[in-house]
Formats: sequence, structure tokens, C-alpha cells
Amino acid sequence: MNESDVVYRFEQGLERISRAYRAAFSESVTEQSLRVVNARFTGPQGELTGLLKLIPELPKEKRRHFGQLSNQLKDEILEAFRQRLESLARTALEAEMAGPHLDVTLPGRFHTPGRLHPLIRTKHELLDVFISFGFDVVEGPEVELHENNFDKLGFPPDHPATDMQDSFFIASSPADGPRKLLLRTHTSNVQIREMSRRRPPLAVVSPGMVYRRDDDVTHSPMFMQIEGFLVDRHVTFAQLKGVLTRAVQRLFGSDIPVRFRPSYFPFVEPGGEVDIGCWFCRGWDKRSTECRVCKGTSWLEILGCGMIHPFVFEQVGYDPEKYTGFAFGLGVDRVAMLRYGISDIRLLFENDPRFLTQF
Ligand code: FA5
Repeated sequence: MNESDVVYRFEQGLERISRAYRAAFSESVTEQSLRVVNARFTGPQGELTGLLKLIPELPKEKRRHFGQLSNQLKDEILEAFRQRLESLARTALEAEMAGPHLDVTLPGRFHTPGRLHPLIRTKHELLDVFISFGFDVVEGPEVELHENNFDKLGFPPDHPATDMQDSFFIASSPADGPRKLLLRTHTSNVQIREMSRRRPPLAVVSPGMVYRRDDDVTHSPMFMQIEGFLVDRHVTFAQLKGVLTRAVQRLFGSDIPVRFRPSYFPFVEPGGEVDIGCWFCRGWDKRSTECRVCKGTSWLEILGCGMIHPFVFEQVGYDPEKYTGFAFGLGVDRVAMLRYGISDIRLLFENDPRFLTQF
């Protein structure tokens, strides 16, 4: 482009911008669109800015003149922009003043505060009790190896719990043997993991979800357990009874009846189960045959427990001649049902706000 072409382009440009900007501003009816239009002329990529960049290509004697004209035009545009901005703000304020008055009698907007799920609350309450007894809290995986969930806990290979009908296996081939994966059926897997990692003395609780093919008012396919175990020299069954009775009474009060019954689990010897009086019907006060939760027995089983089997100690490398220990696995959902008077365990997992907001 020779110098006279540049002069021509410059003149045309200034004229075009002078003609266009006022109309473009008055067509803008919002602050945002007005700012966009202003940038189209005076912004870093704007038309006028583009012209200013051409100044060095003008003949020397014209540069000053065109420079002045451009700056003058820029001042005019910025002044028009400022005035239009003010006028838009004024119009908006007038519209607001002319609109309906603020009605201070309207009810406010309510935000329902969130709250913890009754199951999580029960978990916290139980953990607080065990923490106050000096137990550590650890977590374990929900997807677990067959060997940690069953084999190292002394389950024989043909135990019904290891059957495909009772547990949720993760796709794997039968050739995987103890390396097979499944959704853990109890939190006792954490006994194997934690004891393999640490030396006694230890006192551990471990909360978490577990999975089984179960489904009725007191059995859910997904439920929460808290595993507890304590290993040291000279640990006794009396200590187990003391810890569990005190824990239950801390939650339900000292008048709640607690019952220990003998039971069998392959990883404890002797083994037992603990029932507590059905808080729901308080059947221990007045005999009830109607209660859906305890099925009229006035007791509800909340945990399995016992003295850790020497076989388990051998699996984790502890000397069974030197150490003894107790373990328990507590059903948190059952405790939550009793604590909050929930008659059907499945309600805990339906996420119905009409149910959840009652707690
Ligand atoms: C066990 O799971 C053993 N691992 C417990 C244990 C640990 C025994 C350590 C000895 C030493 P059990 O299957 O009984 O045991 O389950 C323990 C508790 O979980 C039961 O007492 C019950 O409160 C709860 N529970 C069992 N199945 C379900 C279910 N389907 N839904 C809700 N709670 C359940």
C-alpha cells in the first residue's frame, strides 16, 4: 500500500467511525451490550485502535494532523460512552422505583439445613464410645481378597458363606483361588490386614459397609458393621464382656438388658453373640408378641464376638502361646434401628426425605 492509499484509508476509516458510533451506542440497551460496542471502536482490537496503528505508514507531514483527529474522535467516543452508561443506569433505577414496592410481610425463603443420616450418627456415637476406651480407628477395603475375607479367618473351603449364592463375587476365574475378589461379607477382613501390619498390644475398631445376599425387615444386602479387636498378653473373655456391656449401656442407658449367648464363628474360640433388649417394643418390661423388629422375642442380635482363634494369630505371624485377644463385629444398622425406633432396616437405604427428616 503506497502512502496516498494509507491516507485514503485513514480518512475513510475516521469518517465511518464518526458516523457509526452514536447510532451503535443508542441501540445498546444494556450495560453489557454497550460495553461490547465501545470495545468494537476503542478496545485493543477496535476499529479506531486499528487506524492508530497505521499512523507510522502515513506521509510524515500528515501524521500529526491525523493523530490529532484520531485522538479527538477517541475522546468523543469515550464521552458518548460515559453519557450512555449513565443514562442506562438512570433508566434502570427509574424502572425499579416505578415497580412494585418491597413487601416486607412476605415469608422468607427457607433453607432446610442438612443433617447426618441416622446410620452415620449411630456410627459416630459408637466410635466415640470405643475411642473413649482407647481404641484406634482404621478403615479397610470393601472389595477384598477371598483369603482375607475367608481363608485366613479359618473358613473351610466348603463353608456356605463362601458360596456364590451367599456372597457377591467380583468377576474372576475359579483358578484365582484365594486371590478371588468379592465384596467383603463382614469387617473381620480388617483383623487380618491390621494384625499383619502391627504388633500387639493393639486395640482397634473399624467401621465400614459389608455385603450379603440378605433381604428382610432386619437384614439388608448392604449394611454397616464395626469390627473391634484387642490383642495383648492375658486378655480374657471377662474383659470382652466388660467392654461390650459398657459400650451398649453408654448408648442405651444402664437399664438395657444385654445377653451373651454361645455361638460359632470359625475365627474365634469360644464364640458368642450378643443380644440387647428390643428398645423398640421394650418387651423386657411387658411381654409383646406383635413387634416386627424382634418378632416378639424381645431381643435383637447386634453382634458376634469371641476370643481370637490361635489359627488367626498364626496367619498374621503372632505367637498364640504369647498373646490372647478378643474380637467382635457389631451390626450398626441394628443399633440404629433400636436407637431411633426404625421398624424396617430397608428404610435406612431408600433416601426418602419424609423418613430422613424425622431424625
Ligand atoms: C459376623 O459378621 C462376624 N464377622 C462377627 C464377628 C466378629 C464374630 C469378630 C466374632 C468375632 P454375623 O454374621 O453374625 O457375624 O454379623 C454380625 C452382626 O451384623 C449381626 O449380629 C447383626 O447385627 C448384623 N447383621 C448381620 N447380617 C445383617 C444384615 N443382612 N443386615 C443388617 N445387619 C446384619
